[in-house]
Amino acid sequence: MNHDPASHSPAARRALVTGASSGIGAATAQRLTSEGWQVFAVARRAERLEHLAEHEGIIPVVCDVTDTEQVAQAVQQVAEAGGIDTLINNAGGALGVDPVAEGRQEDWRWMFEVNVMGTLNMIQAFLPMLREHGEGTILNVTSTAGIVSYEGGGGYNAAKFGQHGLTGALRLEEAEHNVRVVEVLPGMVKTDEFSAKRLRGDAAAAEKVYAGVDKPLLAEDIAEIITHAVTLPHHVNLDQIVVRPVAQAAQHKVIRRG
Ligand code: 8X3
Repeated sequence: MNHDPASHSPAARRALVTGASSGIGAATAQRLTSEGWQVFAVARRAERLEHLAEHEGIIPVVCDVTDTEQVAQAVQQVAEAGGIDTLINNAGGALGVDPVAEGRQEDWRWMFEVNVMGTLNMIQAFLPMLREHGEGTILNVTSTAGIVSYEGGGGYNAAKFGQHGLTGALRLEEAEHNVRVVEVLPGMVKTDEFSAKRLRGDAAAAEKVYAGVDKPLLAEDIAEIITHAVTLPHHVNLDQIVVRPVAQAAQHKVIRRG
């Protein structure tokens, strides 16, 4: 059986990456373009996308994924610029480390909005384009927090379990439209923003998250995995990719030295 390789050549591939202004999203946008992809880089703040726009092959799209009107405008912009075959939902985040008993309702709402509703908005908006393409791909960046709960993780766990749940349903539903659905579930990844945001700008506390950890994962590690998953021949569906640094053998077991 010979699968047509032409449709998988990077030159023919076009992706949209959300949360692209920093961290995993920015690294993924750069990695894909370095391999010849055309990338639409989506983020809320235009100024945060400027440095990416300098890269050949990256088209900035200013859009808040939690705002359905802005998402509809993004679809139009992307369609006019040639459309996509791959949607990478990376926008998300954590806010707070409070136990469930004391979790702030506004934090939980924000986490649901950005992780679950933002992903839903993008999927609903871009699915017609992906189905029409004939070999569409959706890749959702969830988290190991979406499959294992931990103390202080309640709100983030709830949101990521939600995003993980919708990803599984989507894979079952879209197979008949030949849209593959990939889930990448990173553990501890040291980025500029994830822990700083979660810990409300407390840089010292954010640094402590990674203290003594020999080589936490970096955004580039996840970008490499994402690029591999979406570049594989389209009939190959990596359903779930759970990835942690060696030093984080489990959510509760982190090896720290020094
Ligand atoms: C981030 C992974 O371990 O901080 O999505 O929950 S963790």
